[in-house]
Amino acid sequence: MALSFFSLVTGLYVLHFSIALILVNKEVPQTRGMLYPRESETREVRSLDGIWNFVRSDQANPTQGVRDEWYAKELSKSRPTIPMPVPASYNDITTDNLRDHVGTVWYDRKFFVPRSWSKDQRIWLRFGSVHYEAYVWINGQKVVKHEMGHLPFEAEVTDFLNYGAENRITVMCDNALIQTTVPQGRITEVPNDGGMTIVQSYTFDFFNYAGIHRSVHLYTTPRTFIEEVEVTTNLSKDATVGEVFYSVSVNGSAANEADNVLHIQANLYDKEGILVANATSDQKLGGKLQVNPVKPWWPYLMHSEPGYLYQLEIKLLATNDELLDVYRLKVGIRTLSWNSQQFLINGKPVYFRGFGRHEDSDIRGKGLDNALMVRDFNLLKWIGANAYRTSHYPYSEESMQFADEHGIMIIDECPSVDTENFSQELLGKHKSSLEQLIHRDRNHPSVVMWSIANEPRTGSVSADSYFELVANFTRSLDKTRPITAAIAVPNTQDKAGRSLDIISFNRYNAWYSNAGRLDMITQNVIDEAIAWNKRYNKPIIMSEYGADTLEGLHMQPAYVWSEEFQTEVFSRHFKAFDELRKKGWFIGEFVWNFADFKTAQTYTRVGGNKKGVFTRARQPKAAAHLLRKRYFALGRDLDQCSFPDDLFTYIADLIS
Ligand code: GCB
Repeated sequence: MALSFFSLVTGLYVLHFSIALILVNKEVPQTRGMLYPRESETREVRSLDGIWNFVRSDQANPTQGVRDEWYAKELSKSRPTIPMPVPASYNDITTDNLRDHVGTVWYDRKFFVPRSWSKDQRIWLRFGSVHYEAYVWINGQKVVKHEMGHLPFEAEVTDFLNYGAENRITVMCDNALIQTTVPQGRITEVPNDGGMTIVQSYTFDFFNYAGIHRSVHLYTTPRTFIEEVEVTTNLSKDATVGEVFYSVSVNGSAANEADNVLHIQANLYDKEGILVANATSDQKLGGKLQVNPVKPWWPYLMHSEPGYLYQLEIKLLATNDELLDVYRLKVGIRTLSWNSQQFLINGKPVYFRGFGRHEDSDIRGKGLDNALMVRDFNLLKWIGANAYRTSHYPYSEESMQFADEHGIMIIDECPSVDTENFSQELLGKHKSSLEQLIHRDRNHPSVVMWSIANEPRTGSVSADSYFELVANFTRSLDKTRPITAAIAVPNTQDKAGRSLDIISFNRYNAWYSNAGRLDMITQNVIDEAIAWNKRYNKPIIMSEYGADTLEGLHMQPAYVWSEEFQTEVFSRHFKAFDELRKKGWFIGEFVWNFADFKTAQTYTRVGGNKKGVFTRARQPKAAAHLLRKRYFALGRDLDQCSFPDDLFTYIADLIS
């Protein structure tokens, strides 16, 4: 009896094993709208963050709530609820084992909508991210469904709300990962002490945190409103004149009236709020602004004024110049270019010195946390990093804006990690994850590269056409940024590199191979980077290297897991990187990882992955001080930055 019951459950999470050798390029639905919610004279924004009510479904009966229509009334009428913070992962909040729950959970809360909102405007409900799949009801009516963690989605709820009255929002979230989700996982049914249970497994090395991870907003727009703004920029050869190209799409009935010719008034303001350029759009609602003299957007430590942002004000006007809508966004003016040797920003070669990271912290899991975000950026700047990769999924929009402001370059990664079993269905979802990511992040000056996967199994035959299709699709959406993927298969087996612009490779010398052998790092790194470059004739990045390190464990001579060992591992890599830098095509080094983070339970992980340069509480390990000296030394050598006063501790007069 129990067995057939559980078979039904696993059947719901159908397992796909199709090895598709012939993959067809199918259209992916285009994301619309979803400009970051901002207030203006025509828009209001209201946060629905706070404490929501929460129910976990019975693991063996994940669809019960839908069948029994839990969304039709308050959740507490169907099941006892517990308080749950939003935004946050739900996993580490309770004292029982909610952590390892597989399947659906439910949230609801009430909120008030003012009477004033009923007048001649539209109301939108927007989620920054829910992992992994979300179903949303307003006052018992279904308004939106979205699949894919770490990416925003929204729905117009104008006709679902009670104005001048209380409303209820209900969310069902499903964390199950199968072979056709991004990322992939497996659901199996296995015997346990009580009979049978379902188990979620995955190969990727971070905890599958779930829930309402980022903020929930209600916002208003006028009936006819600015739905999309796309911005690209250019610089004159001598970098004195900047150009901002904008294109706007409008949604609403006024856009369809034949005698109403809508137009855009675009105004560009500098940091001091001074108008530096303005223009009226053409009939396609696009145009160009010229800034002379311009202050280009530069990465941190590459210029004395990094992260310079202008404010672009987009005003939507009717034929009679009536103001219909206003939206403002920050714009950084910069160029990117690349060839077989280099990656350049504003015509200057870039050497990346950065990190692979995670959105991860104690208690909150992957929940948006402004305190953590600001602390992390302070540490990035303290250590002299100029870049990070959003390993292994899109990070919060708030952090993307922060990176723009602080001049931190981002390799923006979609949620495809350890990609395998390349099926047609997976291809569609993978492309959709990139479409959503690029749609969300295309206007950020900090985003300098797209990463289309981390450690995909690119040795398999079907990886060849699969990644060609994924890379071409990405290029069709954005030609202004290069494409990479962090590859771990040996270069002789790889079939994806030919489709990329820049090759990134992950390798753990002296850790997963030749554990403890510090004398087997430098030459291996040099040889492997050369081999990648020889094979593809493209710029090369080492996108991951490192060693698990238990804070406070000291052993001399260095021994695995000790702080001495991590320091030595880094130093041996630095030697290799300096050799490689001389070759001209080696363009960056990224430590794995910025901070310790939680993983699934396994005997290789003591409380999680400990390869952080910082602890999970964001305090430096010994290697952080070494890395800081290197990153600033590189900054001074390559970009003429100055050293912070406290970089070197006074030792003696004899040493300078
Ligand atoms: C990798 C993965 C990363 C892991 C890391 C490790 O290659 O890309 O997700 O956390 O190795 O520490 O094993």
